[in-house]
Amino acid sequence: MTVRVGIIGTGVMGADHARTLATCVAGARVAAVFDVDTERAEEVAAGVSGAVAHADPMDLVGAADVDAVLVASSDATHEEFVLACLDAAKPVLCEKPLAPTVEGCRRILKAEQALGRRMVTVGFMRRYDEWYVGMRNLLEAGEIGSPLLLHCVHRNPSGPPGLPSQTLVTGSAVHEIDVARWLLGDEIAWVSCHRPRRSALVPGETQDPQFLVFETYGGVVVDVEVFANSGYGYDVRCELVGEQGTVSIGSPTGPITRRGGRESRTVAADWRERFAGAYRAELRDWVDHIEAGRPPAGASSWDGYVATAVAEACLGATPGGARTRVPLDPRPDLYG
Ligand code: ISE
Repeated sequence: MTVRVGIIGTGVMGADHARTLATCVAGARVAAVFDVDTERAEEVAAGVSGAVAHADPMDLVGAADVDAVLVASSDATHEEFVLACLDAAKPVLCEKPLAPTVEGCRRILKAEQALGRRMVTVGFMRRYDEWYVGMRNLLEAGEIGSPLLLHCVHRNPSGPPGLPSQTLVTGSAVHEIDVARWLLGDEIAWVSCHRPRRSALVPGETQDPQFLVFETYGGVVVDVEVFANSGYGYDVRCELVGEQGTVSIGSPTGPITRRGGRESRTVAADWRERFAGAYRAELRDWVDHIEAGRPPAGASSWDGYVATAVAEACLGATPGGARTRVPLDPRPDLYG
């Protein structure tokens, strides 16, 4: 069986997913695309054999030749499209965040539960990155003892002018939130947020960088730096400190150049380069599960809801103030 995928949103990420599905994922075919920018949708469709550009996203969701949908449109539109896919009972892979508000995530959870089976996967691709998987395996094997601290750095080379300050949390730090829960197998109970001096080089009013601290129920403390305008490259790193050792993930090492008394190496330009392998593995897994008629294996809509709940608690916390409790609904049986 070939899984015929419809892609909603053909910006940077949607176009990248279209290429990956068309060239690296056996058993999948990009059948349809939609974008608010019709030219951009047509360009992507023209680059993928057999794909057509739809003028209406709801037609794409309902199309008889679309078996599953990948949502990579702007964050605020995710909820509407995921709900439409659930209504049509089609599996959906939604880029993170599942929805930028807790209320939006709750509506998705409710619709999925009404269907009675898991249909939604959230694109937390780091769960498929071989280094993050290796770190989790080492921890689970007891190699570094019980975890105590997790230090995370998330830097982008530059953000768009006018980037809302909250997007650094709901769009970027949300990855660290998911990684912390998934790695540690523990829930984040408390958050606090800190606002360092705003970089004078950042255009507009964006609060950049930001620094967040989480505490899990098990007592692990997680610190997160998000810096959207680091100015030098895409740099995602973390170090897990255990009772008997540490595991670190650095930026992948490219070739090292030594010249004129200096040593240098390149830093990834963006997340597509750094996490290319993870995106491939994520899409293959998603398609394999659909083909086999099994529930999806990646992050669930419950994981998406929790990530947004933690992000929302960070946004509600007083900068530099006391820690804030993360309120979580009881977990429904479907996500047991
Ligand atoms: C960006 O918005 C993303 O979607 C990527 O997944 C993330 O790695 C990146 O840092 C974000 O800024």
